[in-house]
Amino acid sequence: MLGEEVDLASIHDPFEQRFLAQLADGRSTWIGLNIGLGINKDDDWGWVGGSRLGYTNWAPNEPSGDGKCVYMDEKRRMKWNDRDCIDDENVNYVTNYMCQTAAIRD
Ligand SMILES: [Ca+2]
Repeated sequence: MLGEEVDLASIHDPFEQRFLAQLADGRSTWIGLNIGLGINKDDDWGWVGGSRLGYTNWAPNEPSGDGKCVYMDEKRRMKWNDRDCIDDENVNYVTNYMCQTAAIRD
């Protein structure tokens, strides 16, 4: 049974980046980084769940300002690309997403 605290995954170092990129198995995948949404209303990039943005892995010329959500881009070696969270004109351009939860111990 999953705990209550489940969020889109956050990435804090190259090891986590590599781990999640491997899990994504070559497909573009949403991660829990956004701007101006939820707790990150101050127009600064931040992770869902509240952790600060330290390590980054933006693709060249990103963030380009064309969205408030971020995915690992399969066309750019899984580096990060900001994009509209919902794109009505191009539905399902990114369908994978990665979540995480804290370890549960008895
Ligand atoms: Ca972008």
